[in-house]
Amino acid sequence: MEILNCRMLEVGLALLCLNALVLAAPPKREPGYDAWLRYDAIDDQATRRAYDQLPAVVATLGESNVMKAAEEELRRGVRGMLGRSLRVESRLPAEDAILLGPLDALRKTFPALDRNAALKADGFLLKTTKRDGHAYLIVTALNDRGVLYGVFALLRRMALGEPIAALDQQENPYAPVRMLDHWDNLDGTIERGYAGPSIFFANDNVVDNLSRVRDYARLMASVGLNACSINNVNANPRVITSAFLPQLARVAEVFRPWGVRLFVSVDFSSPQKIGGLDTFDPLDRRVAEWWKKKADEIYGVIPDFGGFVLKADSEGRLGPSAYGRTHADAANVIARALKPHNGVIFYRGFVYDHHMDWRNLKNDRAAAAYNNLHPLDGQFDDNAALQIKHGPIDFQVREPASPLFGGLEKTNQVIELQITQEYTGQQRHLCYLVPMWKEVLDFDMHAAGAGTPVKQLVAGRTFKRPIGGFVAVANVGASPTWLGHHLAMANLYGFGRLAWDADLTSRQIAEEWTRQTFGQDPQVVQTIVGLELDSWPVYEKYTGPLGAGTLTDIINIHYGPAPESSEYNGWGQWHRADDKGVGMDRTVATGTGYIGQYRPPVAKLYEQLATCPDELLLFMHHVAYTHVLKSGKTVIQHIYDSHYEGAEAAAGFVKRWRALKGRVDEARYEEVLARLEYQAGHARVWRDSICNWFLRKSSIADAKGRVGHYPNRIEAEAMRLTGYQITDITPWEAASGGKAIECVSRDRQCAASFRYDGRAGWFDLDVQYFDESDGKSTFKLFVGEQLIDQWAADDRLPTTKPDAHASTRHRVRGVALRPGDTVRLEAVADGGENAGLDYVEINPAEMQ
Ligand code: GCW
Repeated sequence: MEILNCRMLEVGLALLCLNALVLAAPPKREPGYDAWLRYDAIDDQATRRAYDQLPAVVATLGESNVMKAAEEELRRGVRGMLGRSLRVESRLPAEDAILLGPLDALRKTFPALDRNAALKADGFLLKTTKRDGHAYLIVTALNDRGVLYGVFALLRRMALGEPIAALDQQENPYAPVRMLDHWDNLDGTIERGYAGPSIFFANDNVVDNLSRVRDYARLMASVGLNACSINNVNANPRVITSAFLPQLARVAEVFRPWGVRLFVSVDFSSPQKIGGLDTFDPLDRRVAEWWKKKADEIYGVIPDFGGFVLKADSEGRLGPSAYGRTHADAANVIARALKPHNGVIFYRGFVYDHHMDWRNLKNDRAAAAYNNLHPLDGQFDDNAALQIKHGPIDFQVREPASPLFGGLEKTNQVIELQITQEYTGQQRHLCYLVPMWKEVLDFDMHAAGAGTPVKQLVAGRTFKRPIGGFVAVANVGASPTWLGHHLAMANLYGFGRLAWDADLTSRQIAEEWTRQTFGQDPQVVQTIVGLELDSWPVYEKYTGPLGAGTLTDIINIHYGPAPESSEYNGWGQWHRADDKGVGMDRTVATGTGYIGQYRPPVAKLYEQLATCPDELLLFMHHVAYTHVLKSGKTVIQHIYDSHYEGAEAAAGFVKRWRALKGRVDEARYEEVLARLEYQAGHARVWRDSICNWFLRKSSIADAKGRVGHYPNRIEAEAMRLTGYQITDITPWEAASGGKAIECVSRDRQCAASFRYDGRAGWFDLDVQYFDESDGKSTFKLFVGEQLIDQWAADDRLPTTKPDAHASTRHRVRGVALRPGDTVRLEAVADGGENAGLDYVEINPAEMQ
């Protein structure tokens, strides 16, 4: 394609073009399946020469499947990066070699290794040493899994071009629990999954072909993740029936070589639903006996089974409240069944009432987890851990750290994060979440005086708890890119790296990930790292600034803007915007009292308007729109400005990515570009929706005159229509001017046209249309009689209505217009989709 374009260029330019070709030989096609484990050939000569030191032999001491996986991985990595096949020996060779083995086996020959007694389970040591004139590169650990992690660490060093000549690198994991959860249903659908169907289940069974599960376990192991729960916390009780256990055993078998322990989510009423008892009362002896027998049965089939995850008394799930019992009673009856097998139960802290009276200003969902669980501190068994979402609501774009982290002293806890971007753009918007997680993990809860950040509490370090760590809901799917957006994989990688070392910085993680995933070209690395690091603040700017929550449809889809949806219902995600002001008053003095759940130094920070950080202002306080922020702006002006800045920055993402053309392989370049183009358009939908909604609520105009004024926009309802009909859109703020047009003619063919009367020149035309999931309408754009562009509304956006989730921009670049030209859109509607159109915006063409 490039070549063709060049040939067509004028002779004078040909030389320039040739140069460009030489510089930018396009990298090989990359579907994204290998994620950060690509092991691309190292072409930097100096680095290659340095790696010539690598011995040609690998000797593995130990027979387990994990050790085999470690050895195979090493061979695979070296083959890929250096193009060499390591020779395999099973005993210590009398020549230079890489040695893989547990510490107690290697110590006999290398007594000096004794000094490295600081190793903990899963930790590893990479060490170069000499003996009898031979050079050895030792990868060792207390357990086999640690050796596997050591191999991955060595390969990562090489992929990053770091030296391996004189190694003495010892690492221990930050916490014992490093786990992924999945909300996969047995039928193969995934609750809050945005990347295709389940890799684990289909048609109410475990899938036949587990090769993807194997590759996924390998990805997990490569960043030190050691546990995985594979089914939805809204659990189908069938998952632990005797008939299903052999299927679980198959998954466990595939996980095993990668050191990943299998967990499943259970239904608390299982003793009744599948056990035939007339009760699931946790204090009933028969129920305890049932759980014990069930655990024994599972471990009979899967000896290294990890345990259970339990969502009880939450969002309609049955729990101990059915019998007036406590959460500790519920957790313990299961913990005791698991205990003889070293199993663990993760009891979810996400317990709240979703039928709260919204009229009562003292009600507060944010206070629920603490209120429900803090009084039970000390009553949970030692093999139970509370699994607590990072914020007190539900994975919003900005939340404070859950106060429960700071309140528990005698209970194991793990933090639950979310990789699947439920409220943060569903992998259609770029949103690198590591900086958000780090803000929470680094936040000082003052639980044992100053200097007790969340990460130390959840790791069990502060109060010396036996179990602790990190869980994230991943929800990867059958998409070739695992998460549906190439750049979203930085979140999966980043979670694993943080769980291993919570002190890594967001930038370090982004850089490591980018270089392994996209190669070493400095421009590529700099651009992608920059995009990743900017993405969460930008997403926050156009979806929910000042801590108001993600202003999305909270009832169902959790995607596009729908600020009204959180109000006047029992779900408790209230921002309480009215005609005077906005925000939840959570103060102790006048509000819900939630702030009082924090330790005094933290409570003091949030309670006072003067010290409460602006980014959480509306989470903690209800203020007037005219309240002046620390920046000197009023709240309302900040809301307007922030949305405009965010949308502008999202548009900038497209430009920044386009500069990488030819430097990133064509497939990933085009796929990421399409996502970023979409995001830029949808960021504008967010901007206009939220700004207009607040304008109507507050009646305070945008000081910069932007909101409600779109001089370059031609509303569809103002066009000349053939077959199209004007419709009111609900909610009104989902469409420009509250109205759109839909093609309802019998033959399903419609047209909308208008006369262009502006100046002559080159323009970009933005056609804003509604791409629902219930049809595949097609559009054609004409200027005069000339067909300029055509496209199909064939995305799978999560709605069957013309609303803000469906609203999509198609940009037609570089269109020549003269005054008097007729611009005409012809559409063919399809299925339930009526080829809805919102507007056309005509802007001066962007420089390419
Ligand atoms: O955020 C909510 C999600 C539910 C989810 C629940 C939970 C699996 O919208 O889909 O249920 O959280 O975490 O249990």
